[in-house]
Amino acid sequence: MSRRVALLAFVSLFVTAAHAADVEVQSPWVRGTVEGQKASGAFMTLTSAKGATLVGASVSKKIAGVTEVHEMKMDGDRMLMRAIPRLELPAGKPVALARGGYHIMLMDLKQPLKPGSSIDIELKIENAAKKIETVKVKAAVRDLTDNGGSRHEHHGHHH
Ligand SMILES: [Cu+2]
Repeated sequence: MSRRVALLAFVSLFVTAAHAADVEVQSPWVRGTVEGQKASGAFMTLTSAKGATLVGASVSKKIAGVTEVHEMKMDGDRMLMRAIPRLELPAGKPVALARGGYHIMLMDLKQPLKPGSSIDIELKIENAAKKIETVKVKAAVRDLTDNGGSRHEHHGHHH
């Protein structure tokens, strides 16, 4: 009996380690804001090797009072946005959080998000073993008001 318990403990440790870095995050970025703007969105592509679920996201309360995972979709000719508690990440299939679709919504912003800076986002991921993991993401703030507009464009610095 005790041998069996020890074996199970070993197996579950191994599973936890195997899932530790299960979700890969690609090109995370945040839409920059101007003074007085209270909300913005964060975007990225998530790929889980073994299948996982995004169950939440957070940023420092000094940046945004509320952070939620949102879904955006057309309802007739209206664009609707709502908070979703879970976003499935099927094994091996990249899931894009992109403009007009899924996004991480930052609300009650405490200050403008300036292009050239970055913010830290923590993703709560439920892995295939049903364990919640935190995945830390550094998202660059990008100015997206420059598509044909007259605003000054900020060029990224390469290090
Ligand atoms: Cu939203």
